[in-house]
Amino acid sequence: MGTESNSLPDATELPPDHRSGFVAIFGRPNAGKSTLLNRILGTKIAIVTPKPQTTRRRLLGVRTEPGWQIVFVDTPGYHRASGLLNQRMVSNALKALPDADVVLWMIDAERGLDDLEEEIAQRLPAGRAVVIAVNKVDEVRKESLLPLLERLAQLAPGSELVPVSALTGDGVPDLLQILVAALPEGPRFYASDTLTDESERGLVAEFVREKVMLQTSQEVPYSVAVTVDSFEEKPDRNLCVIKATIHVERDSQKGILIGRGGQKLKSIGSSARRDVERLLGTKVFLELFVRVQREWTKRRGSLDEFGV
Ligand SMILES: Nc1nc2c(ncn2[C@@H]2O[C@H](COP(=O)(O)OP(=O)(O)O)[C@@H](O)[C@H]2O)c(=O)[nH]1
Ligand SMILES: [Mg+2]
Repeated sequence: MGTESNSLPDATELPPDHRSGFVAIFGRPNAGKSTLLNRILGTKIAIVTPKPQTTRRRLLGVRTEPGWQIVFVDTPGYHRASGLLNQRMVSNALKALPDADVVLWMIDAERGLDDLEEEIAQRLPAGRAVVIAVNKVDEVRKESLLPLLERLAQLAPGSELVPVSALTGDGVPDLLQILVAALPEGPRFYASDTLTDESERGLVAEFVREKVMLQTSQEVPYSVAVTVDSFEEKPDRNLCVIKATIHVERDSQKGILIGRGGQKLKSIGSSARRDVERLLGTKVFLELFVRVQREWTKRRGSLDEFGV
């Protein structure tokens, strides 16, 4: 979104000490990585739900200021994965680390630390700048923050610690300053109006999946993939007509998603449509279909097809 990702950065003159680079946002599921990305970009590109394992693949988000450009890479949560889908997600997250100039490790301060954080600390690439954002400080008392910060300083010596709230924006300007200071000098990677490398179609598919995750429970949120089948802009009518399919694993899940009298699908559709209208800045006609693709989470070919 924004300018095509392959377009050249603008030719405007940059200050000689212009800084730029890649920041991988890494950490356990539900730490608030995607919320932080949206907060920093000032617009929603990454989907967020209270359920773990919402983000499935890497997503770039670009913030450009006169003196710097940061290319953020939002990643799926690091966890001990069982099952092919979850293993893919963790592997997608780990792939962001080698190319990152800075690893931004997000901690859920409300939840605290356990041995998963110890494992994550082991995974941090040696010699790389690490900034630890201790998130959700809006939910914790100051007294409980101090021992957490001390423990993190032991786990990742030499890293910078920044308490933030991705939800309220507290501490985020400080965090940005610290990230910029950790980046090398260099030109922009993307045009100044680039927001993400994800296509509009890709974002729409994710927005629909977010609403499915929010409006279903148990195993259903984890059995869903969404594809956009057609995307027709009608500029003369300031309208975009979109058809998308929600893929599930079993007939019973299809029934749940459609709901009595089609009510569930209608509710998912209207909630997704509002987000898509905000994203595209046009009116949107969104038609949703539900299709069973048996055991898709267990097949490599289906995971490839759905871009996981
Ligand atoms: N209270 C509070 N909740 C947050 C904060 N950041 C994220 N959350 C919530 O934590 C949940 C997971 O957020 P998400 O961004 O999807 O986490 P991710 O899995 O790390 O990408 C959502 O319900 C968010 O609203 C924060 O700073 N404070
Ligand atoms: Mg996420």
